[in-house]
Amino acid sequence: MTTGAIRLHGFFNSSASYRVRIALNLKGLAWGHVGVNIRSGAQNAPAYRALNPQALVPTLEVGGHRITQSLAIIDHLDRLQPAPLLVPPDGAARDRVLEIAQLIACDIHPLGNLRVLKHLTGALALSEAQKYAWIAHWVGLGFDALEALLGATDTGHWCVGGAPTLADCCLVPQVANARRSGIDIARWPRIAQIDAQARRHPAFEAAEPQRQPDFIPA
Ligand SMILES: N[C@@H](CCC(=O)N[C@@H](CS)C(=O)NCC(=O)O)C(=O)O
Repeated sequence: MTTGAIRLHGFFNSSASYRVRIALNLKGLAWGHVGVNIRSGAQNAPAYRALNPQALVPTLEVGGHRITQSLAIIDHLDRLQPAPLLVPPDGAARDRVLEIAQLIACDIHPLGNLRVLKHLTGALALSEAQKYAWIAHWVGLGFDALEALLGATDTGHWCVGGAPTLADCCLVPQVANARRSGIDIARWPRIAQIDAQARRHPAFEAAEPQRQPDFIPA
């Protein structure tokens, strides 16, 4: 396991970066923020591509080690600092946590990513209204399924069990994204309740986009 200074290359409004900020804060790890302004295209600069060939944020540096992909980063953090463990070691809880995290990170989030949306309104010439209809469609399908899954696992406070896990690290940023796109979260009462509860936790609060040093007011 690599140790050393932790630097998170991210963007205040990036939900994948937001997941990692929550995880770092839950573990009480000290970390430094390196802003990559994905709105102005800084992710495509050769120096950043050398760190992350996908030209996406986040990228984590720990000592001399570099990791991309928020779920891989959080898995690394679980081994670097096991308390609190964000993916349970075994059993049904582990299955549920990974199921929820991947539902969000693999099936909802990529369809609303900046480069996908830019392709819709650029090369495919969709209007802004069509873009927002696209986002609402995919978030709606994903959140309908998530709401049903949560019915089997939630305690009213967290996605799975009595403490925050990787699932909550993924849920809160995805809800923030949905709100930014004008989607009414009240349609999904369990998601709304877990999100509201989680955002009161100091680790989640400190990870909020508007509290990051690279925050740009709308
Ligand atoms: N699966 C990746 C997704 C990373 C990702 O899509 N990041 C977005 C911000 S949330 C990004 O960098 N977008 C830049 C772009 O679309 O050009 C992860 O979980 O880290």
